[in-house]
Amino acid sequence: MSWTVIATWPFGETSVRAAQVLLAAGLPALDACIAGAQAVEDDPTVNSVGYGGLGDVTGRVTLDACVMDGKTLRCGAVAGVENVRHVAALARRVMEATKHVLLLGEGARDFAVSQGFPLDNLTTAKSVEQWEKTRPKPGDPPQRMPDPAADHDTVTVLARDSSGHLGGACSTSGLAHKLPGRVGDSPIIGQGLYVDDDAGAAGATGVGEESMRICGSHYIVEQLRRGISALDACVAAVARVNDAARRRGEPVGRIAFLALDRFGNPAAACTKTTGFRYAVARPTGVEILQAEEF
Ligand code: SD4
Repeated sequence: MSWTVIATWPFGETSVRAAQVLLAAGLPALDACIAGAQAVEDDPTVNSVGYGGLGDVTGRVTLDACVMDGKTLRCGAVAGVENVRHVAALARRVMEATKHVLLLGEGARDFAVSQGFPLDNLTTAKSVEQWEKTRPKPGDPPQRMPDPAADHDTVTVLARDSSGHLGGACSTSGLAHKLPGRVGDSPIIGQGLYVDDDAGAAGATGVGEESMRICGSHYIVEQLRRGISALDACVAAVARVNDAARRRGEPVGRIAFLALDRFGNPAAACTKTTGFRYAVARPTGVEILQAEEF
């Protein structure tokens, strides 16, 4: 059986290249997805994930992550964690070493310490400079719509391994200049990520609130369960996001969904002007694909 791994944005290439080494060695999809997320968490040039992530409105860097195993539906998540770089691995530890699914803030950091995770300063000189440059100016609307290309790109990694099992991981510093305490879609199972071997896997990136209003990733996986194609399922989720924006009378935010059906076929779709691209690795090679906008 052959494997596939996909990851959000062009920096997803770093993820799929790290993940494919594990998949080619026959390791489980979840291990590969976490390795893929970690490769981006370690990259200081990515200002929206892990080390080098941009801070909230006060400048504090708080990270969100979750993981899910499609075979067992076991999942784990952390939200609003400071000073821990490898939050996807920490989310896995929540899944494996506790009875809980989601740990928050200080509790998540204390748990990380108890599990031997090192505490780190997550800012770099460049990330502080970028935070300063892009911070809202007096007179800006309080929750201006961020530009995904500039300041909010989650890494979401979905894989099918050579045993046919699915896994997923998602890691982000969330929206730059967010309000302190704000939690987006990325650490919430069913919003930023959902994975079920019996149906497929889905994830999101972009303005998390858009996915949260429609339970985006869970919605897509339930479409896959009904036999709808990965592309049609992603397009249906974007249509729901557009409809929700119309119903509240606001312009739609930039959001992209990506999916992998249970056979390993990838697809993605996004709202207008998101400009979403994603990386795919298979035994035949690595590609960067452009999602269609709806
Ligand atoms: C959030 N979805 O916190 C995340 C941020 C991000 O691409 O993706 N972006 O809303």
